[in-house]
Amino acid sequence: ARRFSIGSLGSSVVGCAVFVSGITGSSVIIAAVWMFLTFLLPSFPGIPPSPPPPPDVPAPEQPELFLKKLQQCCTVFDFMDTLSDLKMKEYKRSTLNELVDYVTVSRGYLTEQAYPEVVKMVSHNIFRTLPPSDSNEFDPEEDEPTLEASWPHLQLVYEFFIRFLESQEFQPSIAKKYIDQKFVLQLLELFDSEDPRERDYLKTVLHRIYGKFLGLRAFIRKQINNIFLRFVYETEHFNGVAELLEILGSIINGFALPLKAEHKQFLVKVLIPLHTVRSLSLFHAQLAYCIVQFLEKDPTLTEPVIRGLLKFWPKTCSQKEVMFLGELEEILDVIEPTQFVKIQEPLFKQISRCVSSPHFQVAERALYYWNNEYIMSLIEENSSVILPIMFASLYRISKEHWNPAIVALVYNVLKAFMEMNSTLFDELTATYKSDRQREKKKEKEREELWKKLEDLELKRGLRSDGIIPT
Ligand SMILES: *[C@@H]1O[C@H](CO)[C@@H](O)[C@H](O)[C@H]1NC(C)=O
Ligand SMILES: CC(=O)N[C@H]1CO[C@H](CO)[C@@H](O)[C@@H]1O
Repeated sequence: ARRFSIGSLGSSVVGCAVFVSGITGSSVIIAAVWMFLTFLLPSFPGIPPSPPPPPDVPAPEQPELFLKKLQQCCTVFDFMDTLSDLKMKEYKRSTLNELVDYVTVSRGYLTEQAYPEVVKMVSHNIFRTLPPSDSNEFDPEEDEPTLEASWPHLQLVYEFFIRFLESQEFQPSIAKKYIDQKFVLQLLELFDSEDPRERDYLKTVLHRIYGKFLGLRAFIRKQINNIFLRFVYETEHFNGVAELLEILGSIINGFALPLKAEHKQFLVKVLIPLHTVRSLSLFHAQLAYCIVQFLEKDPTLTEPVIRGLLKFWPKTCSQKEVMFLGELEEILDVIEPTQFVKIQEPLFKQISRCVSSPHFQVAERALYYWNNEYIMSLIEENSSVILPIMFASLYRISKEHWNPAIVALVYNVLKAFMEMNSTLFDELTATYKSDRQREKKKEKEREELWKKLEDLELKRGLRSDGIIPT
């Protein structure tokens, strides 16, 4: 089973940190490049050229320079036109790199005036109408995503913003004036970006904001809630579901006990219905992780969750059925015996249907449960309930299934059952056989009855073409 954690959220940032520090190098080189660019390259349209700084700018002036560079980077370039403004694009790229360095290494830049400028620069660059998809009906499972053309700048802006949020000097009490509900709403809309690189950065950004701004937490949860409901019941289209679930996974981890009604409702009314979506495979691992997080927090939620899964159990899609079985096994891995007893009957009726599935991958996935020691121990404790539910399917499969691999697995399961309680096993075998015999007898009687009827009709002069003579 895949596991997600806050740690995994940070991995992309580490990767990019290597990339950025590779570009920058020592401060002497930066100063040289800076001078070269300011002297030789034209400045952005509408912005007066900034004065060339001496190689060693005295400390008091640096915050001012920082603000100027932030303002310069508010200019957004058209990357769809690959030939326009080449020099200025390059200039902005290197300026963004410097900004990343400023917030990473230097101290004393985050003056109070810097906060609105940072948020303004980030907003100007990242908030935009997402480009239309290249493919008419974008199918994330089949089509290549449309990659963001302005990524060379966008990536650095995200990189800068994350470093800003993570900076030791960063003060949420000042920033909350600018990073507010409106900002978060726009940020959440960007999760629909088709570019997985952007969604990866957004995940880290939102996670940091959730961590630092206590006043925004309830709002963020509510908005994610809304996005999911719209996704399930209206559009079935939103590219960032997996990323949002990943953030939620770590949020659920931090919920205080007892869980609030709001959280339980989110589980039952939003996360469970997410299983019905056609594109489940794109975010199922993250979804299952969230569900298991909830159950580890509060085991009493096990029954409603399993009943929910049984209610939405896929009827026609075997690929989805295999996913459900995988998730159910993850849940059973953490289930408490007291909870198990409550749902064992409906649960094993479903498992029995899966084992009998003509689709061998479904049958095989269900039969793998018997390799799980913990599940085996649960079955054993309540074998008098579970064996009778499972027995008929297993016995029939052992005689009739077309796939020899499945038959072999079923033999193992039957053997395990026999070892659990041989008295019960013999009883069930006897019952099964007498049931079958009774069925066979009935079948025979039915056949005989038909035969008698035919004879009777022939005697009454039924013509061979079936028409009754008048
Ligand atoms: C085995 O099954 C029989 C019949 O259901 C039951 O009476 C008996 O207690 C079971 N034995 C064990 C060891 O569970
Ligand atoms: C019917 C039955 O056997 N119920 C048992 C199931 O297992 C629990 C312990 O996990 C027992 O307490 C029940 O008696």
